Amino acid sequence: ENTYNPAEIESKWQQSWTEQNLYKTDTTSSKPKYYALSMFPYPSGNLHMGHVRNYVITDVVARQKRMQGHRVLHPMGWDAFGLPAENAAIERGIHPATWTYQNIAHMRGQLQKLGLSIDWDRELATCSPEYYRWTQWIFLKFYEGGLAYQKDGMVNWDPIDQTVLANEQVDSEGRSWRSGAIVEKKALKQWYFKITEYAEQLLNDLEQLSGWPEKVRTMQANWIGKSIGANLEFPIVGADEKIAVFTTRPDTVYGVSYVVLAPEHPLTAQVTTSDQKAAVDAFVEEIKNQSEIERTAEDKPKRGVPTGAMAINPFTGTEVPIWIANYVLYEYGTGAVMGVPAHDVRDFKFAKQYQLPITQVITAPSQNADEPLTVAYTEAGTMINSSQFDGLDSVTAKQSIVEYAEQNGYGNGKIQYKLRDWLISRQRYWGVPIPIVHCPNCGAVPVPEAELPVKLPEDVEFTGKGGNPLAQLESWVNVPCPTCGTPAKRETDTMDTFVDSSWYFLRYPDAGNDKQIFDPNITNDWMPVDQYVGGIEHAVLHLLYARFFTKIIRDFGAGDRGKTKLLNFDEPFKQLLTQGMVQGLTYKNPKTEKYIPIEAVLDPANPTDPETGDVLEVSMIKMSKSKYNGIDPEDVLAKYGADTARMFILFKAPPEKDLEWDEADVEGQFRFLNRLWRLAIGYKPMSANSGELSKSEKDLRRFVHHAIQAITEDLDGDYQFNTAISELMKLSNAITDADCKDSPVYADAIETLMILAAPFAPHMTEELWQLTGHSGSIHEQPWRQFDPAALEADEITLVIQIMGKTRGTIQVPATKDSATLEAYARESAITKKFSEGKEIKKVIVVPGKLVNFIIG
Ligand code: ANZ
Ligand code: ZN
Repeated sequence: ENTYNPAEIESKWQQSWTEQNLYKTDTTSSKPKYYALSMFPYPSGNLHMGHVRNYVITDVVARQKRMQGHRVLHPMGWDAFGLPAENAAIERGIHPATWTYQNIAHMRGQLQKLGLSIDWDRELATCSPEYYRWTQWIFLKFYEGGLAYQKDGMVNWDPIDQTVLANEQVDSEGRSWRSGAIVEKKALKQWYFKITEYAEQLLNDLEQLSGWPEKVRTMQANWIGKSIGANLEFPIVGADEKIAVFTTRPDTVYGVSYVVLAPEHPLTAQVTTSDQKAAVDAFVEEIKNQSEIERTAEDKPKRGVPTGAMAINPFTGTEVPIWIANYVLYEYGTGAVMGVPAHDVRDFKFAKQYQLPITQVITAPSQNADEPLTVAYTEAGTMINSSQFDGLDSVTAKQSIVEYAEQNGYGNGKIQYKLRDWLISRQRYWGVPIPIVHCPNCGAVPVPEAELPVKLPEDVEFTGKGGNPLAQLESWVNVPCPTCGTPAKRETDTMDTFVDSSWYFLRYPDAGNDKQIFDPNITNDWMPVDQYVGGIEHAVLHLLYARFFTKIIRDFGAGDRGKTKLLNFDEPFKQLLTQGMVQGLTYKNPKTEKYIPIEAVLDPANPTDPETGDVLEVSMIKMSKSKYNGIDPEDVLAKYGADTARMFILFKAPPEKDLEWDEADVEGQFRFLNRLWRLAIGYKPMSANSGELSKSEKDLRRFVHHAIQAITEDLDGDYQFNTAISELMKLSNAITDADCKDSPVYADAIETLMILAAPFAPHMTEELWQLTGHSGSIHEQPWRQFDPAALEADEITLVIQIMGKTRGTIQVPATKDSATLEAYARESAITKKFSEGKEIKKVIVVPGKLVNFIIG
């Protein structure tokens, strides 16, 4: 007998599909395009469940779009530069390239076992010279356009990974995104990309992204952090310099009782009086190692010392003391603030602590003017103690005060962003070399385009000591200057790997091009990506950088007339789905804080630590090696097959929600697929006959078309794969229960079930399609269309109520006409029985549902 054997059929079809080139991208037809993209993986060595979920989601979308008549681009590649490869080299003596390509080969094999409809001819790896040549080319274009530059500054230093990091790569607790180390500050000259030049566009264009989760758009807007305000200048008593402060509240300028410089501000040393020098120096030293969070969070102590110097409020002519304080950051605004204790929370705390005056200049409508403030009043209100601005509302006054400042030379209106330029230098080997040569005569000289790629040298020693191995390789570092020929030195920093991933989606449409980064006609045809699927952890990082790159590449050579613009769109990703995490059952000993592997827990109903006997804490947490709660995809594939794994992952939770791994539910999907198998294997294809359909045929047909409608909507709308699979289950039940097993309607129902299930369980449906005598791949079948007429029922079940109480139901011909329904109901035995001897006084009809008789 023919039983469902996933192991056999899955590998057979994977091989056959490859041989048939079934998933090769259609580049010739005039069908509408659809670009389905997963965030490409880092080749760490093994696929984890998070990958599986990500790629299966994208695959279902790609498969269904193909069946719906699109030409689909569904590629895959590798985000292949990065530190783990270099660490492997240090620890195990394997060259980073060897380690990386071995991992890629292994993981490619694992991906293929999932039955993904990927066009592998377009595979790319960011570490290959054919790819990074164009990453370097982009860098040169940035440099040419003034968008890549070098700058001295205080940078984030990761002491574990021994490299600098971009601001986006330090989390809100001050830890590295990669190593988790607490990041330190270091003064270094580094390369930056001028993302700040695109701040306004990156913010405004978020409005175009209605297909993105609101949460991600908000996170990006907050990261860009636009503030509208003014720079105001406070002259220093007895000096020529002025202190420029950035404020979002110019309306509070009459309430300034002190000015604060960031401890790192160059004016700090200059204005400090000799009396205060010792205190100021000590404070500066102490603040150096405080994190940004520690310094600025509202609940953390605000501390400072006076410099002994005074500044003049230009609006009032009053002298106010100049302080330095931990809560003022050097990197934001002008690195100095005006202290207005009455209207700012941090300033209020600071003033209370150091007995600085608190002058209220804005009142609430309800406030009793005699009562002193007990907390800062931060809302808008009416201006007081503000000279000619008194009586104005503070929102209007804000504008008037900026104008007044501009007229009198006290300052200017200013828009300030939180976004900083992107630090892209990394002091590591396994990355794209920055194509610059430093010449003693010419300075930083770009490597000529014709000489790209600047290849990574291969004969490098990885000792883990002494910093970047590239910098130690004399034979690579020493080159003649491309401009003047003088002995010069290569730049030894490599680029942040987020640079590599900022443009890979532009390369897939024309992945093999060795003349150009891509042919603009081809890339513009496929872009933007119609559906992007990936992890929420990139909400700011990758997704912001990719948007930035898209805009810059669009603007390359904007002035060159006659040149085809490389890109003709503003945003790379039309729709974004951020899939939830895959969580596993986790055991933790609350006393020792140790995680215990599932295998070690003897009695799952009553889990205890096998070593200490302590009762364990049980929870569902994101799968990870360190928590011993992971499920290896390979194990699941070996036991149940890819189709079951796919079905489970899609069924268990909506795609954007976290998913709790549950073996029993995996079993459930396996049983469902077996049911589907048995149902389909026995049927015989029949062509439709034109005769009148019987009642049971009509009922089954209605079920089929309801399923087509529901599943199509689930896939076209918000990707409710879980409800789509429920519909498949309902349809298979209806088919099982149908009384018309030798009818063409029955055959059509089974075929429809197979087609609707094909994107979810591609192998088994393909096998069934062939076994039941069809030719061609099921994956090339058109998606089913639903017939609205088929949804109409012939009969409905009408509820009969007497005085609002349900007394029974009757079957009646389907109609929406109230009078007809009332007539059927009056005639029924139920009504007659319950209204006997009474008069019907009123009738309420809910068409399609019920008739209620009021009697008396
Ligand atoms: C005076 C004032 C009065 C302020 C008031 C607020 C309320 P956002 O929205 O984050 O841009 N500020 C400016 N530069 C700073 C720096 N380098 N470090 C710490 N704080 C700084 O906030 C801008 C406000 O944060 C500015 O407006 C300034 O305080 C402070 F009733 O100026 B305000
Ligand atoms: Zn030179």
